[in-house]
Amino acid sequence: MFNLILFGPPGSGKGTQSEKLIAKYGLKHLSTGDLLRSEISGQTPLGMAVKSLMAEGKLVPDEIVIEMIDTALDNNPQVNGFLFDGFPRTTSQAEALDKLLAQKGTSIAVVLALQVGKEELIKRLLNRGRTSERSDDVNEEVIASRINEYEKKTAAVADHYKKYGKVEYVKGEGSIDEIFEMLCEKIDAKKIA
Ligand code: B4P
Repeated sequence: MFNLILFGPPGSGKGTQSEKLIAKYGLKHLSTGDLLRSEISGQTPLGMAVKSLMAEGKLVPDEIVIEMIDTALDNNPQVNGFLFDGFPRTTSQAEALDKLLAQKGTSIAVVLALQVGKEELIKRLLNRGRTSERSDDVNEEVIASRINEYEKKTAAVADHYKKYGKVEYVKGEGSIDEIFEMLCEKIDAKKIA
């Protein structure tokens, strides 16, 4: 199994690049953002519990997302590997993921960290807010709160995986295809190593 984490701040291109990477490498895409949004649109009790937190740009409690990932791993026993998008977002989530994967006899091969400046992040998210239905993209205050959550709680996830030499940085500014090429180079290097 080849498991990778696509890491980066909100708006860094994780969702965008994930689509291309799963098509090329045949990985199972697990996006906690997508899973949570589908709970909200299905009006499930879980969706109702997280709706206002997400609209405010706050992270959802660790237990909820860890449980979702645990279920998704169990539901996909026969895959080539997983691409984790938007997860883990805290050190506790990272530790839980490492344990869940170890129980299945596998681990994270690489963490690809997209680097994008704050101004560009805000521009992209506001831009998407004009055309998407996402309530967390519509105003600058909520976007600032998401970036703040990233800096306070999520950036440390890279330090967690740096201890094991698993983090590869990629510049996330430029054309979508150029960034995709750079990500593929990093993956191919890990696959050969
Ligand atoms: P996510 O759905 O993960 O959303 P995101 O971080 O904003 O990034 P996303 O993947 O959507 O955007 P992308 O960068 O591709 O999270 C949403 C919320 O869910 C969180 O705030 C939190 O509340 C909750 N949540 C999710 N996971 C959680 C967890 N594990 N723990 C706790 N809470 C959790 O793209 C952004 C825009 O940029 C797009 O419009 C795209 O077209 C554009 N773009 C991409 N690449 C570009 C490029 N190279 N140039 C120009 N534009 C580009």
